[in-house]
Amino acid sequence: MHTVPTGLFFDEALLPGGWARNLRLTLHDGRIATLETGATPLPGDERHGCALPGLPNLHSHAFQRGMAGLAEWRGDGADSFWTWREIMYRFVRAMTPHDVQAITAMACVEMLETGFTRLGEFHYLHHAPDGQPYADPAEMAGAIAAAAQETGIALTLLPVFYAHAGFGGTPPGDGQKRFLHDIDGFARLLDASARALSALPDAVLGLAPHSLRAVTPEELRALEQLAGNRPIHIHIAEQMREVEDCLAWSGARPVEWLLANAPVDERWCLVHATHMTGSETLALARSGAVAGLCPITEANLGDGVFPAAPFLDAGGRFGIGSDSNVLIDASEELRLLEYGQRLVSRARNVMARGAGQSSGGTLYRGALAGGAQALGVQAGLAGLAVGHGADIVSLDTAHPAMAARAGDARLDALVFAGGRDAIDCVWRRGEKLVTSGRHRHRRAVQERFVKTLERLLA
Ligand code: NGQ
Ligand code: ZN
Repeated sequence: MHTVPTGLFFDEALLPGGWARNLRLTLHDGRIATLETGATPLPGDERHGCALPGLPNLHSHAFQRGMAGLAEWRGDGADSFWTWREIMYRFVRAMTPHDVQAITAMACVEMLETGFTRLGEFHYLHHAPDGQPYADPAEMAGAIAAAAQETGIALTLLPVFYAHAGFGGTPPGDGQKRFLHDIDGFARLLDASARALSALPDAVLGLAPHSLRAVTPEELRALEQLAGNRPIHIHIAEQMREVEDCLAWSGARPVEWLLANAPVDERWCLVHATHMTGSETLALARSGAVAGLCPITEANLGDGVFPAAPFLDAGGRFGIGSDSNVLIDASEELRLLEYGQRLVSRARNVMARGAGQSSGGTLYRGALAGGAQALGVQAGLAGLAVGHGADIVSLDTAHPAMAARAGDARLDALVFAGGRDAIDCVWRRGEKLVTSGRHRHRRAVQERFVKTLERLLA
């Protein structure tokens, strides 16, 4: 008879209270049922080297994975975030719910393979190509939920409210017609989205005003009411033109305006928040909201560099997101976050908060806590502990970058020296989805993705 392994055994593990040796876990219903440190492996246990809690990916537009690398050709004038956005709008023009599922599933496979175990999907491609709503308003949300279900990643779905092209309620453009709602229509989308998530065991529903460009102050107030205790995400202060337009419209900068006009607290995630004055940075840190940093995309789009040092000094919370998914790699997001700071400040170990702290350790723990908060994972349920989801990443301790390392030196090795190659297995709710760095459904998901793109880009 085939005996199911009764336990998972790790030589080392990162627990909420610090590093532990000889960790033995048993699982029940996707959760950690028992946890023993200093344990002895039992016959039948599955044995691995080093366990980390999986990271949350707090900001993604998964469909954009399909255009990764297609906007790297120089155009007629000066290329910018805004010219990239035109290319992106063209790319989504014909995309069907099937296409969205195929591309999202590919992105989810890649996320899991690099150590992301929960996806925060900032979802705004709602309607049919002609701009008409589908019969089921959550048709596209359902495609995203289906991709999460088939790949096994945890999902926090953030349906996006989008109504205007710019500050002051200017009418939306043709390229935005698949994104639009009024508040009543959006409330129906939220209800339908909750139904679309009902088959996923630990899904969370939040909501997202797209940006201060896309909502009026009245709409923002209505959305905050609709949110209740759910996560609220918003793009903010990513580009200087956005800051200038906000100043021209209101006399205030975007983060300044939001903090003065909305009850920003722990429910909120301000995505990018790149361009802030010193006082905005302090006020955001004190609000308890999470700064959603997307270093690879912010570099790709020429956004700028987040003022991390003063933000962290003031107790600010951050998480990381793969945003445009031009490259999907959790450890590379952390690396580029630190390297951006080093490049502008001409210093080393900028994110680490004090003497004797590891940069990799600071980045990993910070992104874990901030990401969990932003994605509505019940307070305290992030990390490896009894009762928590068994969402685990194991490192390949035989990787050269891991040689003779232990504790936080392993996180430095992962972030700075080994990267995704140093990831071995990934479990979600105790199910092993990734082995030797490959998702169990990669081949099928990739074949469907390639066919989808061959058609979309023909
Ligand atoms: C988005 N992406 O919604 O996909 C945006 C571009 C916009 C980023 N901001 C569109 N990185 O902000 O208007
Ligand atoms: Zn975004």
